[in-house]
Amino acid sequence: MATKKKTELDLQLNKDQLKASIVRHLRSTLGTSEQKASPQAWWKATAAAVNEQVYERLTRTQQTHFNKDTRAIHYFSAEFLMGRLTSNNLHNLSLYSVCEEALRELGLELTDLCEQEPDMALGNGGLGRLAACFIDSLATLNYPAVGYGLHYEHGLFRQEIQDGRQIERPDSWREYGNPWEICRPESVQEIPLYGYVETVFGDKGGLKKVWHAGRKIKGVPWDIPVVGFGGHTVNILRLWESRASEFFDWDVFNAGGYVDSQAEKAQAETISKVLYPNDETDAGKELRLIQQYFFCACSIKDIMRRYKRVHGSDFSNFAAQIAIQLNDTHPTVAIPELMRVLVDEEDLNWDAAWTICYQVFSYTNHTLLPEALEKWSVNLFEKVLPRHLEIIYEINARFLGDLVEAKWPGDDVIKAKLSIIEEGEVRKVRMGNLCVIGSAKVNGVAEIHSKLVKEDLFPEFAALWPDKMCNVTNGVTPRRWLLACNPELAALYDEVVGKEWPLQLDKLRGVVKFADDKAFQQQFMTIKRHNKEKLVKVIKAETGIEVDANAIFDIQIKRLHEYKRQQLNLIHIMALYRRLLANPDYDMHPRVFIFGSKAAPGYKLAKDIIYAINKLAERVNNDTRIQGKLKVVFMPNYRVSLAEKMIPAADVSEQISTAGYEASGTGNMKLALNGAITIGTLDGANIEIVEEAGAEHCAIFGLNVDEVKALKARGYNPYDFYYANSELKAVLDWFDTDYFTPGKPGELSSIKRSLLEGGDPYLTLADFAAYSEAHQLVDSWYRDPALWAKKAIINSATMGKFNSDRSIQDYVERIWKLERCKVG
Ligand code: H2P
Repeated sequence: MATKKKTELDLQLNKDQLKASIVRHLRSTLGTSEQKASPQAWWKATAAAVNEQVYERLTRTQQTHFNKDTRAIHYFSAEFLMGRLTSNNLHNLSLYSVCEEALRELGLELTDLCEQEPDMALGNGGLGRLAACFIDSLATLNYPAVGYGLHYEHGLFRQEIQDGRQIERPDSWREYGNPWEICRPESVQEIPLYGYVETVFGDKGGLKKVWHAGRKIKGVPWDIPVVGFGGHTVNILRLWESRASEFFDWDVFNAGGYVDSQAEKAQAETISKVLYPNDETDAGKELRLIQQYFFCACSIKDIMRRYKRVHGSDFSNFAAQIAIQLNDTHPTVAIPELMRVLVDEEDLNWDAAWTICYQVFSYTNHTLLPEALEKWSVNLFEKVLPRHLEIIYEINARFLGDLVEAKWPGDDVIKAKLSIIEEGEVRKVRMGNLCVIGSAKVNGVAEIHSKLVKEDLFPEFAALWPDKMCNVTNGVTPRRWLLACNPELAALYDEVVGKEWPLQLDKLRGVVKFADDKAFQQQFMTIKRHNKEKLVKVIKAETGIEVDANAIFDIQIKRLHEYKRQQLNLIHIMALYRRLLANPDYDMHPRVFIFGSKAAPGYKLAKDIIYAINKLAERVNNDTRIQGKLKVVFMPNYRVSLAEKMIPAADVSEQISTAGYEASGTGNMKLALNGAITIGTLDGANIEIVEEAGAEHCAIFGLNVDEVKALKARGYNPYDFYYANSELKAVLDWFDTDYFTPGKPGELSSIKRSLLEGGDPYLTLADFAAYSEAHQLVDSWYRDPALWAKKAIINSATMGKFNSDRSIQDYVERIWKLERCKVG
């Protein structure tokens, strides 16, 4: 009998089929029985059952893309902060409730099983989570796409708090295997490093460069299927793991060198060992550059292999087929690598190769902070990638000699500024400049940020190429950040506006008309209350701290950085505490300030701020004089799965960066979407959130971008604010005492120092008074339940713009020019 092609309907499992499949996998894949199985085993059996669906759709997607020879986007990113995949995959396959029922019949709770899954924390913060939202949206919208990154053995460190201090522990997310990844030995690549470049006579006459590598590293690909919502397209995220090419030295081993014989293996595996190795040492810097080159070179080879399978060595279609997005400057080395492959290996002439390169790459800038625009010393580059340095010199010479000279004849100042090479005691390669020069388009991630990229960061480049710079405002996937993490609110929205909102988030606007409706307000706030009660339990379990769901839950969750100003939040809580100590009847609604944040291991002041928050928490939470009006919670090990529990429970969203410094923010979008009211500055995407929700529904405070610039230009002196505001002075002086660190005065002084002697580079003191007033406003709003409910509802209902599907559609139209490809 001829085998019938499976139809869409055949793929959709019912409860009994899924149940049978889970039990079958428990026995045949996990090798255990219903009686003996641990929760881990049940989770893995469930994942295996779901994977039957995922793989079938993955194969169909790949076949369809191959048959249609589609143009595809290749998203290069050093970070993909995927979080957990079980609930996400089930939702995207429309199997969540089916699976819930199937497991219930087996005596199990799906939510409990989901807790078995370690987070895939292969990222640091917003940048990595954005990449994860984007690949979700690309699959959902049926665009052919591949994510490329590194298969870190340890993701971002696991944060423990000991006596208030951050301790970093390795995060071994795949120690016991990850059911969502597939190893692809058939697509292994080999990558050269070090060595020297020789000039030889080419076959076609003329000179040719040959790079003789000093070492070779093997790149092993692991594929994570990325299931689009609706389950039609399943794209892949391909992550490269490093291994030694010939790692085991038999001769050394036999001669008794048991450790030495494995040295090469250990060295090679270091490359994909950890995310962002400490780069304070030269060895650390070298490792980071190698990591970047390793994943870019593997990915370019992979793209080449796939392209040549169809087109052979005819590169005339390459730019039409291949788009590569560089997520920040980390993957910039992909540009000279593609040039090297085209010129040295495929024998294209320079101009032909550059024309291709220039069309293929685009670059997203995520920050204006100079520390994040990478620079590598020329010496390091020459040592690790000698041929690439030559290529960079050539790109630079042509750029400066042709384009810059034509626009600004004889202007050496501009040439020095735009050059890829920074002159000085230590000559450096500026990856930001290389990115702009080698990319067709450069985008910022929110309107204000893109404007600043154009006007402040790269003004000359913008003058040279007026059409190159554009904006794509960030977004978040409403599937993970509402449907999955806030099921009660999602169900309410289904009832009110129908079930299309997870794809068309604008539909939530239909909720606005209920913002004044008493019954709807009640439903909305009851859901918030349930979410808060759930978080109360999590807080108790994680920290032992008891908090009351009647209090306002005020949440700041993001990487710890001075520009994000957790210290502003901290000093304001201290001020509130002082007010309560001075007057126990001080009129305020009880408030719980909740933080979640990791500090970079080498960032001393950031770690001191975490310590101060924890020490303040200890003191405040145990002080009976203030009658429970104030609580402070620092949630350890902030990560995606924790965010999914915190965000639905937030009343207030802290988005308080110094204006001009937060490129966009995405937590601001997630929190507002789940009904939190923003207390924030006019920075990043806050500005667009306010435009959507209405200024009257957000608590905006402080200096705007122009005022920050003007104050800095005038000469900012934090002492002016310190002496002018007695409360602020008293709070800062508190840091020098042992009030929060009994017997150890001065332990928190570094924070005060940074805000006074250090010059307070992020204008914390300048914004303190306005911030404090904004909090009073929020407090007054909260005491009017109808007013609060209305504001919360409007915030949630007006966030449609911040769907990552919209961001992807903007990328497609402004940059990638892709076509959707329906998978049958
Ligand atoms: C960064 C920016 C954010 C931005 C995000 C994604 C680098 O993330 O600072 O403003 O929203 O990229 O574009 P983060 O600080 O969260 O690590």
